[in-house]
Amino acid sequence: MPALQEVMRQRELTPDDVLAAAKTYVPTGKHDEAIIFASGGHSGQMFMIGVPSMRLLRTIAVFTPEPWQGWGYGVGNEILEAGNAKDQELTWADTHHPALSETGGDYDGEWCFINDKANARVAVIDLRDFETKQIIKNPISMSDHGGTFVTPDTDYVIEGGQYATPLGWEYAPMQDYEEKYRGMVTFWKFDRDRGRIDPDQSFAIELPPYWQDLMDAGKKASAGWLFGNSINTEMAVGTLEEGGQSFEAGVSQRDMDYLHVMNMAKIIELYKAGKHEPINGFPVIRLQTLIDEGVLFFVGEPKSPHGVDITPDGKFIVVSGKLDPHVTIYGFENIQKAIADKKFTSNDQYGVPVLDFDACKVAQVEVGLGPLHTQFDDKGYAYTSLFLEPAVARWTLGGDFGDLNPEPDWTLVGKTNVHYNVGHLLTYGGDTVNPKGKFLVAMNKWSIDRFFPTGPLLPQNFQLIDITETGETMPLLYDMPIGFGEPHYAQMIEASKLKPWKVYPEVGWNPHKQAVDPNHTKSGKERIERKGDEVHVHMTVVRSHFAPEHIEVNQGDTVVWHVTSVERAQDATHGLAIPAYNMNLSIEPGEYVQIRFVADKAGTFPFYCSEFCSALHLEMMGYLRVKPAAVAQSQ
Ligand code: K7E
Ligand code: CUA
Repeated sequence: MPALQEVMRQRELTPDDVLAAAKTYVPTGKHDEAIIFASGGHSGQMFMIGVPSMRLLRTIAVFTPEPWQGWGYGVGNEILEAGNAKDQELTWADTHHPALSETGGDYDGEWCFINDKANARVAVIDLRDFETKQIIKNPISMSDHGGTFVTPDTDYVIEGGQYATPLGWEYAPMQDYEEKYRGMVTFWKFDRDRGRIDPDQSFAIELPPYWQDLMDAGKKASAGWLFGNSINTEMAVGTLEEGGQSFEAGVSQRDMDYLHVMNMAKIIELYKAGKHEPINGFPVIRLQTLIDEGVLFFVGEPKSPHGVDITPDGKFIVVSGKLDPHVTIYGFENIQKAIADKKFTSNDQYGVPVLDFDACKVAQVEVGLGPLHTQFDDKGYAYTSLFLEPAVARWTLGGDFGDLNPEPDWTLVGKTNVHYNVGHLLTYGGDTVNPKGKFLVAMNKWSIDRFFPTGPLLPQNFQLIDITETGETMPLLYDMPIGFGEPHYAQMIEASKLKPWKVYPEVGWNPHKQAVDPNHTKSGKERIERKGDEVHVHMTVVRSHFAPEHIEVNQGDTVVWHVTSVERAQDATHGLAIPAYNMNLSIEPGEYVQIRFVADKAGTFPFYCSEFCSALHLEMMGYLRVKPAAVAQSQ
């Protein structure tokens, strides 16, 4: 093709460049085959990204007010408020780990959960309308990290802690660290019918004040168990100010920390049997109970561990130590046998039995420098991110994987260099029982040289890698800058598994209840009603007008504004921007939204539609007139 040759020459593209472009380019009108749900890091949101195009499709507002969606500006305010900590309004989050809901250990495309490390919160997102439905503040912890991860049928959403505090986070001096500070895991019961976490069926367990880190729920062979790792089994308290060690040094002294092995099925039974006590009104199973009941075990894990990932068959647990060039693979059967045979080398200082490392370990693979996280594919390969190299290592799982790997062995196959400081990586379904392979995304923290420099603050870089071929070949296809916070983890699901609504199912739909709201306004029934000092505005919106258009209230009235979109056309979204009252709504086709505010500012406020919805969109407006209290009283 002469034209193609000419463009290649002009743009100095190699045949490999053009091949990579051809693998990722999605022509206009065609859709991506897979969707990434990525943590938004400090943005407090989630991002939906199409694969292989790496096009950003949408931000999902979660923990942070987001004006386009009206989130926190009239929509979802009460959901955000439910996440307040000690009555402090929180307007950001450090999101780390999104978790798509699973059925039988595979993504089912119905729900997504995500944690806020900074404040120990968990959010629930409905994948029919991609809106956040619930935010829960952990009642006993101020810090989380080992979450969110779901059990294979999403019965529970796991939220593991990170930095130990006294449970309930009351004050305690550092001298009391070993006695008063504690770690935790919280088991949030998910009620799929209601689409909400049910706090009344949820509970936590008390753990030693090690810094619990990532967690993964067992699946298939290991279903009913939970695995989590930890750092700071040294219980360093940071003595830099007294001439001692920083946390950095103190926390990484030991060669081994503890993989936490938890018999989750039995732990749930203990909760149901009432073997818990309330802390801050939340049921907590005490550490001593876990020890007495034989449901918590430790195994050594080398060296400053971070990632813990369970193989698709559930038989092996892969742990990466940041300061150890190996991944360590533990066998679930080996662990069970060690427990049954009481192969304990010691107890930790709180009395938790420590299993014999060699009895539990099945292999170690030298993958390279700074291993962090591992994902899997459909060919019997595992992929581990190497923060320090930086690279992604491909290695074979020992076990029966048919023709590809007739003599299964735990062996390094090859590496692909990625850009600086890769953290998590993800493959297609790569943490499920049914990984697909095909694509891998390296989530790199640094992007030096890759994009036009955006001042001293640079974006993150998601690199798309083709993993369809076997062996060493894993070509890099695409760099995607992420310019809004540091995403940590993401999951990739087939687009066909998602069943998003195109418009809300019926006019007057309340997305919070996922049902028609009895307060919605029907066309022709628009009205303004006064009930004492409450003024109820029953409004409809349709291209291109509000009805009613004039709203006059007295200063000090409470305005309850019911807005119903009677649109049925896809994408015919309207906005409602109300100046001075800091309000903006996104009213999607069929949606009902209710806002409530005290009209405490007298004046004339032109409200308008903030979505360019039609040719006469600029004319879609009205006046809110707030009569000064003095004038209103004199009449
Ligand atoms: Cu490794 Cu929060 Cu999962 Cu960052 S965590 S990379
Ligand atoms: Cu409705 Cu613009």
